[in-house]
Amino acid sequence: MKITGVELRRIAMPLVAPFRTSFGTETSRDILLVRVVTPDAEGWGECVAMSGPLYSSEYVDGAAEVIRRFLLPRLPRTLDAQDVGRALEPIKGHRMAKAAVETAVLDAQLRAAGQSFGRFLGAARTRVPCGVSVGIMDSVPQLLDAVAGFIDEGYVRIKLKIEPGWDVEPVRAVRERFGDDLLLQVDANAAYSLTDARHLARLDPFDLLLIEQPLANDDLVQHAKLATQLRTPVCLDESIESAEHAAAAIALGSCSIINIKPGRIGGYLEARRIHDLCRANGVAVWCGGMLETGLGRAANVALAALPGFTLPGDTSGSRRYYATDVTEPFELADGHLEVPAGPGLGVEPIPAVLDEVTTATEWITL
Ligand code: OSB
Ligand code: MG
Repeated sequence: MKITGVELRRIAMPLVAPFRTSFGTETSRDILLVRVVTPDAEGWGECVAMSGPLYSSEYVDGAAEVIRRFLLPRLPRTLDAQDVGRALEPIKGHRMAKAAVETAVLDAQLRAAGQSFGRFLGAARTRVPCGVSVGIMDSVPQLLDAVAGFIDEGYVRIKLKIEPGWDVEPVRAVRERFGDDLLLQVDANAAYSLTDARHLARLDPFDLLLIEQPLANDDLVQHAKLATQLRTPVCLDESIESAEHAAAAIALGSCSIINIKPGRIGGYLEARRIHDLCRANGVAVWCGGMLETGLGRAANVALAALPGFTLPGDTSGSRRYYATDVTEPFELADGHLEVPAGPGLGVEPIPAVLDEVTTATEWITL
């Protein structure tokens, strides 16, 4: 079965509320979807690159350009996701773009074979516990209201976005209001430097599960130094772009936990490699998110069901971000999401919804 063509589709998805992190505020997602077409099956890949290069160097227009200009000309025509990474290896970086292409190929391949993402990746459970990422707010009372709402919805773990000036006080307030049993963690998105170590140690008394990416993306050595100065476990997100980076971080002692985001590291096959490496080294992993629609979320939920994913992920329900998802909405039940069991991603875009949010399409014959 040969790939006959690829559609690049851009969709505009307004967020239910602004999402603020230390690197910026998002009010809407401009998302690139990749659809791989064969005579028997088609597959979808959601590119997680954001509008601007603020989380990492990738951004959505750049991803579209690298896909059409450099990745698709090298894409093997045979429907085997294992070959995609190797074929695209000469192109440096652009992992979010590569992940979207490889995921679309894998989805088409699995739909043709009648196998789910979960089964293919090695899922060990049929549902996964869900955490939620809570953005920086204008005030502590506003934050407490937001957290209370998420706890009411059943989320089993709360992650607070932090930055200098919004760290110890909001964490203290959430701990005091919701108690010691709440699973609580923070994410700095690289907003601090090693000179802030003593300040960050003021988070130690709050028994956080972890502090995610306190220092800059390329600071593995400084993260190792910081880790010796904090009781809170250090988790890396932005710093880990490959299994090699994960191995280096583990060897250096830069972190004891890794947030695995398939887009950031080039796809679900690399995600599984990092999972296996971490599991062999006693490093806990959890599944991060990038405000995905149901298409990206479906694959993330399947990944989060692997046995090494021992902490709740940022696998929230569709309505955390979108009033109307492009697929059937993912809805929490008892704080969990069901791993889709159907072929491939196990979810389909709803044609009418997809058309309504589409801002551009481009067909590339291979
Ligand atoms: O650092 O984990 C992050 C969203 C966009 C970019 C980076 C991050 C995030 C989140 C939200 O924290 C994760 C999600 O709920 O999808
Ligand atoms: Mg993060």
